[in-house]
Amino acid sequence: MTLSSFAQFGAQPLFDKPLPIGQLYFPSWQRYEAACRGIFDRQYYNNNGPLLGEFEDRLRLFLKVKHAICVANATLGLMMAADAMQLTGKVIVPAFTFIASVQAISWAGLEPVFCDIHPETHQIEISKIEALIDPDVTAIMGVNLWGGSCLPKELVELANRHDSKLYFDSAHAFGSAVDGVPIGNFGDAEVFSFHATKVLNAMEGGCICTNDDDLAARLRSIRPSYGSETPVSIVRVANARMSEAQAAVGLMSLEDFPANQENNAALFELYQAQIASVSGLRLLVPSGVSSSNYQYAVCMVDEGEFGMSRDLLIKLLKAENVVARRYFYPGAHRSAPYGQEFPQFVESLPNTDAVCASVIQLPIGTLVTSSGIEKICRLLQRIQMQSGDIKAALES
Ligand code: T4K
Repeated sequence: MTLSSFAQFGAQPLFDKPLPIGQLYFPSWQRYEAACRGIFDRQYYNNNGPLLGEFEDRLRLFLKVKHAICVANATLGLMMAADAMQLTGKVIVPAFTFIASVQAISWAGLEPVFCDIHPETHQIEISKIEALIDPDVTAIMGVNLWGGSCLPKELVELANRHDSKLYFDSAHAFGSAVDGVPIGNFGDAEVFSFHATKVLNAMEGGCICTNDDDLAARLRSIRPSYGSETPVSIVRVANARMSEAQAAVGLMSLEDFPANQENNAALFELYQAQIASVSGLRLLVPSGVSSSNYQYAVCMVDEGEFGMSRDLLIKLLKAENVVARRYFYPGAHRSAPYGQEFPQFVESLPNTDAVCASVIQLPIGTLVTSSGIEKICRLLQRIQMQSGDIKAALES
């Protein structure tokens, strides 16, 4: 086996076109066209339209939650949730998350307090939260990562003990459940993302779930829903309405969710079986859930055992048209502006730093086939076996 079999050294890439990470569900053109015809026939694009109403009803039933309030995206949903809960001061948040979780705290005029994560599960380290609580902390934001959970029941107990609000960034967790209870039912509110890369996809979008009627009424007024509902008193109004076209794709995606979840689970199982034999790679199994959406294939790279760094592996995979990514990098505590504004956290989150340096996302979802995954795993095996030669050639 020579190095010339790798695209990095001149071979044809393993895949003809880039294979992205992310779910990227596309319904058939005929279904989409039929839904758009309905929108044109009704001449109604936006503001609590019939498709939005149907989507919210179905989400409520699916998630067994009292209120499902659709929004333009999860970032706006998180900002609105903080505002509707009338938070002040500081919010505890894990530093290992997409920057939107923390930016939403800043947009709401609040200060993030960064917590470290568990090195194995990547979820917030609950035992480290209490030490961060001071009189200015009014809320904890749990982040349910990778189709797993951050142990919401334990967080509810902790938040109650400190009389703190609790809400969840559940952008990754649609359709996952904890002891059979769908994520979406915990804390004061939970926010899902329906971005195109998520397992439930409305092209772009999100949803705030809550079982609290007053909070729901405030959220609907902040969203807003001009004319269609009785407004309640709020401090600020945003515009985070979800359009009928988004709701149409969301409805199709919800209908196809069981099949997509099953497909993800099968692909994940394939990764699990094959990556087990590649030294230095460990597939993260979604933790803290009784069922997962398996929307991510997250791998930890042990540089010593694998024989090369995570970043060099990403470069080799990209050359083969496997668009693997490092999520999330750097940790939010080191990202602008937080690294400068809150220097006390920069060197204090060792698990977050270690995970940020070693995580890689591999393709999974509707655009990936099982034979594609077998090809990716064989490639990973070949790269590992020739890691010494590859590094020497690239360094010479
Ligand atoms: N909290 C957490 C924990 C999150 O992960 C996120 C978002 C949020 C909150 C906020 O949710 P939203 O406000 O976005 O609803 C992506 C997504 O934009 C973002 O939703 C996601 N998480 C984040 C982790 O990743 P990018 O910049 O990496 O996505 P993008 O556009 O580069 O797409 C990924 C890959 O998919 C690329 O290779 C291109 C490809 N792609 C993408 C789209 C949209 C396609 O081939 N076709 C497409 O239509 O941020």
